[in-house]
Order: sequence, then structure tokens, then C-alpha cells
Amino acid sequence: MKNLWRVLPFSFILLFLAGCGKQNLTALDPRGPVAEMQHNLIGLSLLIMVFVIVVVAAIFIYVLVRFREKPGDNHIPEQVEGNKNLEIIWTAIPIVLLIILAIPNVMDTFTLADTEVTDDTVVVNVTAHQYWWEFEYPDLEITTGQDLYIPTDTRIVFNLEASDVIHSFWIPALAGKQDTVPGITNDMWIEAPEEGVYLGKCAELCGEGHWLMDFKVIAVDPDTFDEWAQGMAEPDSELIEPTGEVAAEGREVFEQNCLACHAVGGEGGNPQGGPDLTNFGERENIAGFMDHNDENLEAWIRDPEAEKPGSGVGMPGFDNLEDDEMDSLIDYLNSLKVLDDE
Ligand code: HEC
Ligand SMILES: [Cu+2]
Repeated sequence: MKNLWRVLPFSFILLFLAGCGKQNLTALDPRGPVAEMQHNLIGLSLLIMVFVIVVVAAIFIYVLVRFREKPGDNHIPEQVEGNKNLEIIWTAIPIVLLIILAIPNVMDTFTLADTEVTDDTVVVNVTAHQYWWEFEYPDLEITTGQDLYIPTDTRIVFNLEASDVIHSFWIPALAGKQDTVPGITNDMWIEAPEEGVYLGKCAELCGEGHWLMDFKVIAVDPDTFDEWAQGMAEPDSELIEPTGEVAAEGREVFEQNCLACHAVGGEGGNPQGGPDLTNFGERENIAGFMDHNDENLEAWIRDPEAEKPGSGVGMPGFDNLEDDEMDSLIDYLNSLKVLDDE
């Protein structure tokens, strides 16, 4: 029983660290040049700080021990007024340390701030909404939401804005945070060397649903990206006029209730509406955070507010839909795909 008290604090630390490591929602495992640069800068300043702390602590302990009053020794120590050499040393050392810190910082700051667009750059205009992310690719004439597709080994430049309040765009494994502010466009760039899914989050308390304002960066090889972009820009007519009976019924329900806010294949939607759903069938999550399955989708459509607090302001609940309408609607939504199934 006694041992429990020894183990307990460590269990808490472990639990805390386990939370930090959630997939790749961590800045401590940087991927790509931007995150690596930022990680190295933090590492360097940490190293310098640790060095200073160790040296100062060592001198402090030495002085404590060396100049203690010893028993029977009651003479007055020699009185000194400053020491030029010491003053020079302890002024020079911090200056040198600051120079070591400043050179890579200034250099990297210029590299990080350079968001010049070349022929190979993919530009994405990001708009943050309470509580979801919209991604527009102006050169490709594509708009999507929640899942941000990017080609690997390619410079991606973001123009960041917000439609309502201040949010913050954060993909911990790929780059540091950048605020999205209504009326101001901030920019930044990233590059992902490896294929994979990088988790993103809103990092600025923006309202009730803030904690569920998640998104994904899906890095795919450039060929797959082209296929995806092609599929998004000129989607299969199946998405708009499904031939299957159930999906066709679902499409009708969709047109009557949802198309005003949600575009599919370049049709419908409105600037105050919700995410483009052209490739919704391929999203792993609903509304950025819920597992994508039929029960969750039905729960979301019937009452979004219950799933993500605050989302009801943007999307009303559709609890009035009959069960068979709901089933065909879900079938239709799940059929919305632009990539060939592997
Ligand atoms: C008044 C506009 C509006 C209408 C009408 C509307 N929605 Fe939405 N919808 C939104 C908004 C806004 C969001 C984003 C909410 C959030 O995540 O905070 C959303 C999110 C969604 C999502 C999650 C999208 C994703 O990328 O994960 C689905 C699915 C969805 N709506 C389906 C529907 C269906 C089905 C209908 C019709 C029955 C419908 N919506 C009607 C505005 C609307
Ligand atoms: Cu936010």
C-alpha cells in the first residue's frame, strides 16, 4: 500500500504524456522543414537556458559552501568594491549567448516568413468558421472542408482568414500556430515530406464548440493529389444524379433540405453555409471529430447541437425526416467520393 503513493505521481505523469502523444498531435515529433526549423530553435534556446541554469547553480552552491561562517571564525571578510574582470566576463557571456541564439533565429524567421508563390506552389485560402475549416484552392478552383489534401514534397502557402471570430490554425507536426483574424489575411507555408495524416486543431478559444474544431491534413503523393483535384473540380455525374434507387431518393432529400448550405460537385452551398460535401464519403470523421458511421451521421443530422455545442447556430437539426428518408440520405452522403477505391 505504501508503494502506491510512490507510483501514483508517476502514473499521472504517464497519463499526461499519453494524452500528448495522441497520434501526431504533437510538436515534439516534427515533420517537414518548417516544424524542424521551429523545433531546432526551441531546442537551441532550451540548451542555452539549461547551460545558464547549471553554471549559475554550480557557482551558487560553491559560494554557499566555500564562504560559510566556520565555527570559531569571527573575523570580518575583506571588503571589496567591484571587480572589473568579473564584470566584463558576466557581461560578455550573456552577449555571446544572445548572439548564438539570435543568428539562427533571425535567419529562420526570414525563411519562415517567405511565402512567395512560385509555379510549383499550391496555394490554399483557409477560412476558419465556428466550428469548422474551409479550404479553397484558388488555382485549382476547388473548395473543400475539414480534410485538407496536399501533395507531398511541395510548398504549400496558406492565406488565413476567419469569417466570424479569431481562431488559430495549428498542425502541430508540420508547423507552429498562426492566428486567423476576421478582416486580416495572415500567411504561412508548410511542406510535408511523407505521406500521411497530420492532425490539426483550432488553437484559440473561439466559443462553445472550440474543443471540437479539428481538421486533418492528408498528404498524398503528387499523382494522387492530381487525381483528387481532378475529381473535385469535375466530379462524376453520379454525385449529382445518382443512378442507384436509394441514393437517388437520398439526393432528392438532400436537394430539398441541405443543398442551400452544402455544395456538392460545384452546385449549391452559400458563403454563410456549411462545408462542401463533394468528397464527404471519404472523410474519416463527421464534422471533424466524430467517427464516420451511419449512427453518428444520423445523430448529427437530427441534432448537430447535441454533438458539437454551438454548431446548431450554423446548421439546424432535421429531426423531422422520416426513417426511410434518413436512410436514403445517409446512403447518398456516403456515396460522395472522388478518389478511386484502392
Ligand atoms: C443553414 C445551413 C445548413 C443546412 C440547411 C444544413 N447544414 Fe449541414 N452544416 C452546416 C454547417 C455550418 C456545418 C458545420 C458545422 C460545424 O462543424 O460546426 C454543417 C456540417 C454538416 C456535416 C459535417 C460535414 C463534414 O465535413 O464533416 C454534414 C454531414 C452535414 N452538415 C449534413 C447536412 C445535411 C444532410 C443537411 C440536410 C438534411 C444539412 N447538413 C443542412 C450548415 C447547414
Ligand atoms: Cu476556432
